[in-house]
Amino acid sequence: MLSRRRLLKLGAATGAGLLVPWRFSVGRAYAAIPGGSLDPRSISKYQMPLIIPPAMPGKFLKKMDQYMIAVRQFQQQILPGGMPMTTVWSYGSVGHPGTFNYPAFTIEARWNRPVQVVWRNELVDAKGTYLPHILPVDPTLHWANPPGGIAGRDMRPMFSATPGPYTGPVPIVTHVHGAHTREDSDGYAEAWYLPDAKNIPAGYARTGTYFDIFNAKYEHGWEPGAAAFKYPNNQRATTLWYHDHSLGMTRLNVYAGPAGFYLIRGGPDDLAGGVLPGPAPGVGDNPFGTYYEIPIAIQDRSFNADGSLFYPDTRAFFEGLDPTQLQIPFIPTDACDRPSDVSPIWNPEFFGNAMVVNGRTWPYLEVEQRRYRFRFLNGCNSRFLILKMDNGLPFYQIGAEGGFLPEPVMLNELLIAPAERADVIVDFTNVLAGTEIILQNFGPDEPFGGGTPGVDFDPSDPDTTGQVMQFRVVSASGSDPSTPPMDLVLPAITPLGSADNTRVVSLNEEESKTVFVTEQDGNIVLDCSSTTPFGPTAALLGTMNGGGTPNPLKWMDEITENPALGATEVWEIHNFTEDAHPIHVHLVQFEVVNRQPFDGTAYGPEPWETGFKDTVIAYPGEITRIKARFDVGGLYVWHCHIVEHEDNEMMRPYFIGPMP
Ligand SMILES: [Cu+2]
Repeated sequence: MLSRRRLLKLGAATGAGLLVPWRFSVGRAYAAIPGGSLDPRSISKYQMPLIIPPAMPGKFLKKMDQYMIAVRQFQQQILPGGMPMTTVWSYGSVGHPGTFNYPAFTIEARWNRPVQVVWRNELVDAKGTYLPHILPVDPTLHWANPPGGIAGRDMRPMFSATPGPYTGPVPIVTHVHGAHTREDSDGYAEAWYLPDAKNIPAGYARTGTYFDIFNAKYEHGWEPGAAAFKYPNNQRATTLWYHDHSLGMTRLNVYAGPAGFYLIRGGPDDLAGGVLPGPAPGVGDNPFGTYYEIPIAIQDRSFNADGSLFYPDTRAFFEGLDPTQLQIPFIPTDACDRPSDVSPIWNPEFFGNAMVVNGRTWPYLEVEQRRYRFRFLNGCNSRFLILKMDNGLPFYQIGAEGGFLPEPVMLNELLIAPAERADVIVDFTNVLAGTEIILQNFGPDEPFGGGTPGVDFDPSDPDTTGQVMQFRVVSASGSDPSTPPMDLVLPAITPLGSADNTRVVSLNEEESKTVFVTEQDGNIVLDCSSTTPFGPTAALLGTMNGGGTPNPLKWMDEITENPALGATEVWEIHNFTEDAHPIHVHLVQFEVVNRQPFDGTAYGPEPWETGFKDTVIAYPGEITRIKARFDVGGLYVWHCHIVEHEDNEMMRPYFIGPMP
């Protein structure tokens, strides 16, 4: 396999000789992270205050909360003032134009109190004609594929020549990540729908396969361009988030902006003793007000000089080549008398070169000399974060994806994979007023495989992606009633108990079966006589054969994971790839049982993984064991949350209960 990251790894391995911890290496030159036409070093840092998304307005009825939420396109000042605005998409409350913001306003839910959301796809212009995607959609993946019509939707289409990006109307379906809800409200990847635009081309499918199936099965009467989903919130108080989940284009729909926090409070699994820093902003509150509980969504993005978002429009970007250097005829080729199975636009991973926090590049937050509760979300497409305060201030982690940990954990750094959340308290009480603290990132600017920054991998560029945001400490405006974090009494965890079944699954990478290449003067060229396959072409989930070999499977292969309704299962995730993958199982919050190297002994979960989680890092060459109870029947998915992987086959349906 020849790919840029493999070449880089080879170079590092042969060139390094001695492994020197990063902090002692002097004058280390960081290569610029490739991106758009805007140099990230030209973006002034810490110019703009952090936006703190207020709560989403809704109708708060006696027994439920109702929301009408649309996805729209608009412009936002993501780069510092004086630089151009950026066209983005995000959610907002229909009828409250001021609530459309990237990231979206926070849905504040109460335990056991249902929330109903009508999710509207309003990616149309003022005349009601559809808006094309603002990013390059690769139409050769197994994707929603509206142009395929009813017969060809949710399929991998065939092409007779290499196609350009898809520019038609955009499918949307929203998933509340971590929500315990029925199948028809889960945002199944084939339950997408186009906007109700007046110019949808004839023959296009307007809805995905499962939009129609769920609409009929549950007699929803969903109208074109919208779907009503219901969330019972009968799960532990926690930090969820919502984002798009359309088949084969989630990476682009999320990168374009639509994402927001969804918090559940109250119930038996909320704080058991003590006072947490608060409040968080409510409906109608000022996004720059004084709050002591703050959600912080960290994302990497690249920009063009005109302020637009940059996302690669050719596979050559990933290889570090000019498109003219990647001499691989894509679909199809007769150069070697074989069709190509390499998607021309899709990139296996993407790393932005600027850090965006709550919708602004490198913002600052003024904090008082007191305690704060930060709910961190890694909202990046591919990037693993390793966060540290540059003055050594610790994080007290109190929660993860599935609510509170059994006890607070003091940490000097936070490792957060894409889609994971860390609910932490930071105590600025004894930091001198006037201090400026940088929240740093030591995760790599390339795929993560575990290990220590500077030892096992190069940390991110300290001038750009190595910095996230700034805290400016000022004196406290009043006394702090919150409990010192290590004195908090967190709710007890009720373990899931013994498992009814153990299931073995696998993570795999796929190389081309038809395109073979060699490297010539820095170019990757087609070579019919070569035995080096071009790759990776996709990442795959799968099962295991007897004898411990993987059996990779694709999205369309028959369902192999079919837990009984109410069953508790251990899933043993065998990672045969070279990279760590954040694995997300829909519907459930699971326990992390342990991890075990293929040829080693099992070791326990990390201290911050001792509660419940919905996303877990599966390291290369290891078995990661999780345990979950599957208590709602129906069709769900499990997938990698590197969204580039998820979009290209690293997602599988699973079914709970008797299959229809
Ligand atoms: Cu992955």
